[in-house]
Amino acid sequence: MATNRTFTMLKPDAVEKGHIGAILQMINAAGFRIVAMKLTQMTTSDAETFYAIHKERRFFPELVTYMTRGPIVAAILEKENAVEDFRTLIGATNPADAAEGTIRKLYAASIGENAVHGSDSDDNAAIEGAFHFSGREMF
Ligand code: 3AN
Repeated sequence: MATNRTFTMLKPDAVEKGHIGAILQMINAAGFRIVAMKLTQMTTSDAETFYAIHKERRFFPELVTYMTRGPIVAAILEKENAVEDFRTLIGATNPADAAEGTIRKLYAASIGENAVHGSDSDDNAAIEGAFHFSGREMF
């Protein structure tokens, strides 16, 4: 069953470059409601767990180093068709392939440092949201 929530992280590169405000503005303008949000930093163990699906990939060590090198903004977002609409808003994984006007086209440097995460399914949105937030942090 489709749900109306997705999970996002504004990744360390986006935070380092001062893009939190601009990206949140785009998220709000696209009609998403913020259900939960915090500035936090993933440990190595957190990142290895969060990205366990990629653990056999060549880029996994690089991904873990990148995602743990500084703070991120984690958030749960609500909107009808949230998962799909948010993936449209952020654009392709590789910013070189991302459509004009998408968050990754505007703010991502490379496929490895691509500014923002968006859940790829309703099931993963629920798992990823619960990874970062307790029930009393969701509104
Ligand atoms: P998306 O974030 O668009 O769902 P995934 O789930 O395939 O993409 O990849 C998760 C993360 O792993 C990406 N956001 C990116 O940071 C990193 N990544 C994916 N593919 C590569 C790659 N070929 N080289 C380096 N990093 C990658």
